[in-house]
Amino acid sequence: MTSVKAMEKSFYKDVLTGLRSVPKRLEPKYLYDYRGSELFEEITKTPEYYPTRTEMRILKKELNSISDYIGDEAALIEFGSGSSEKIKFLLHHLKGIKEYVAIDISESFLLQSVEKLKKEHQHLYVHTVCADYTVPFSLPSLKAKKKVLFFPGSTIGNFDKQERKTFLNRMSTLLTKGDGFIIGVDLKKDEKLLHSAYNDAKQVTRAFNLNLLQRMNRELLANFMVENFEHKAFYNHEEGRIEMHIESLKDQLVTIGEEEISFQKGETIHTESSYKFSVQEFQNLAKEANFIPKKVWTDEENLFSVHYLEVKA
Ligand code: AVI
Repeated sequence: MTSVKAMEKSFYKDVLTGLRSVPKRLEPKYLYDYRGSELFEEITKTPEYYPTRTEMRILKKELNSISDYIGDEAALIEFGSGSSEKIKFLLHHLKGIKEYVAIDISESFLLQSVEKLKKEHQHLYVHTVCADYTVPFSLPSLKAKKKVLFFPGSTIGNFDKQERKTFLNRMSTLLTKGDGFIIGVDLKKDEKLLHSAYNDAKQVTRAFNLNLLQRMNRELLANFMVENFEHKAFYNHEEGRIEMHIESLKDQLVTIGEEEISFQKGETIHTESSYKFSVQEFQNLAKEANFIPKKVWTDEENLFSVHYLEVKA
């Protein structure tokens, strides 16, 4: 497990590097401290944020077909927290899953949510791995013969071009012939729908984004005045992605630890990209990473897709 101290140190280093870059940017993984993870769960319940509930609807509707692809004796390996309705639903309904591995960057969130799962599924072998899956890591040794990775929620969309390539390649090296990968991928669609999904009326997404400033205040002794910044999210058509930024509302100086960072009015920190794909675009990416696209399930409105990929020899 990565120690908290080591994480803080790299957080500090990455923050300084990111805020000294032009344009300023921070890696989206830093949005997910405990509070950030809580706020993300809240986002998924807003009426505007369609991905979570649409993916859930697909999983429910296609349960039998998914079950056929997973088979009878599989270990399900999930990237992200173990708290989502999706994993609870699959573990409850798919009797072929004998073992479950939860991998998450937020240790406290991971342990808490997995504790609950363990109580509800006493027959299941449960493993937890606190890891940043954007860097190499290894899986615990498993009893089950078949491995199926589960990466829901279109988190793949939060990686840039190179990162997603590296990630998919890394996933294929964790698997052996016949193993599978179930991955949720958000689809390209009407831009108004996309815009409101990242600008919800209750401003939960705003709170999620601005929590990053509060996190830096809490953990890095920074002095961001949150009221001097604003959430900004828009669809970048050319790049095919939602961009989330934190905009400075005035010229200002912020202290982070020993360092000072200056912001001009209107300058932004790019905190997250959320790429959207067509089914074909995603399947092409999968093929380049040694996967065979076996099946894709979508909803009636074509908002979201769930793919079953099989690793090649
Ligand atoms: C986790 N990830 C797929 C979310 C997304 O839609 O890109 C994170 C998020 N950011 C703002 N709202 C949701």
